[in-house]
Amino acid sequence: MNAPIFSLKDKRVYVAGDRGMVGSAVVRRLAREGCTMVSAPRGVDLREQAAVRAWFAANPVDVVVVAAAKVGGILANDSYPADFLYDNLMIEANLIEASRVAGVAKLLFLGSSCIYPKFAPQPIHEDALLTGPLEPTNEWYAIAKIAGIKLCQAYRRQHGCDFISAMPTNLYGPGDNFDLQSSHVMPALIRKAHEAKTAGAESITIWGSGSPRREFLHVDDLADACVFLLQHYSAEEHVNVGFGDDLTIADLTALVADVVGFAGRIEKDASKPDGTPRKLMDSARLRSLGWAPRIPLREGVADAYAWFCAHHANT
Ligand code: GFB
Repeated sequence: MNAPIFSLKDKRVYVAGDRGMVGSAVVRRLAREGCTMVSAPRGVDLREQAAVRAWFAANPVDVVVVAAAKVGGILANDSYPADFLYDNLMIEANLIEASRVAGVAKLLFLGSSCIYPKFAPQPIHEDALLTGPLEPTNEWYAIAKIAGIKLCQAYRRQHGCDFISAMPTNLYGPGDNFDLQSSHVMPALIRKAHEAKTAGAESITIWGSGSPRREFLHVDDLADACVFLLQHYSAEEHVNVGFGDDLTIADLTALVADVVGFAGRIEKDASKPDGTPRKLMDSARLRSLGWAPRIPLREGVADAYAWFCAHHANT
């Protein structure tokens, strides 16, 4: 593992989006780094440039993690293109520019594996960016996140800002969104299997064919990768943060059903989109720096299910 090039000790750190699944995991992981956490009140709308500038002017910070975003699963992305494009463009542009003005020493921007072309060669290397058409169901979110990568690169070139970008694969874990219309597949399957088991239902229905493949990373692994990148990485190129292997949605459903204890049938709703057939990332750039994930999929699913039961099962 390379020696750290940036210390978080005694730094004032602002994790934008610290109430969400990713942001709260990063805050939990930073607790071990001897830094001071700074949080913006709910009233600060990160889409409002003046509000963001005023907050930064009143709250000096040394490090910013951009984990704030308008996020959602395939149906939400496909249903609200304007929200996914506009909200994410405004949030990232306001945070990145305000961080420059404030002289923030280090910024980590978080995107997503959906930035890559729909049919990118697998596993997807960082160089595949902008080499082909995007997946239509989430091109809006993808364009916003690609713009965020470009903003960080432009600010590094023109202003010398140490702003870096990381592209996580599909994430899951504590604090996830379990709403069946807007969520990602992992929390949706956990909730569907749990509610079917509890109700004694004979089947659950998954969206699409079940054939697409997805790579999944527990959000605590992502948070650890974020801290590692803040401490060890300073360059223009974005960095993939993947788990290293993937599985079909059908196999994931069987795994989730087994962890939850649901033994019924799996039905498929062909009217729902499959989206990208596969988006397994090549994370060799990050591995070569000395980081690797630690939470196996089955253990991670059990952890996410335990959190769901403790926080949502009775809603
Ligand atoms: O997780 P998901 O919504 O988003 O869908 P993506 C992954 C796959 O799971 C798709 C299938 O093929 C879905 O059709 N699926 C099966 C389900 N059952 C369900 C279900 O009940 N709910 C959901 N949501 N999916 C997202 C992007 O794409 O990936 C986001 O839209 C972001 O912008 C995220 O990039 C990481 O993986 O297809």
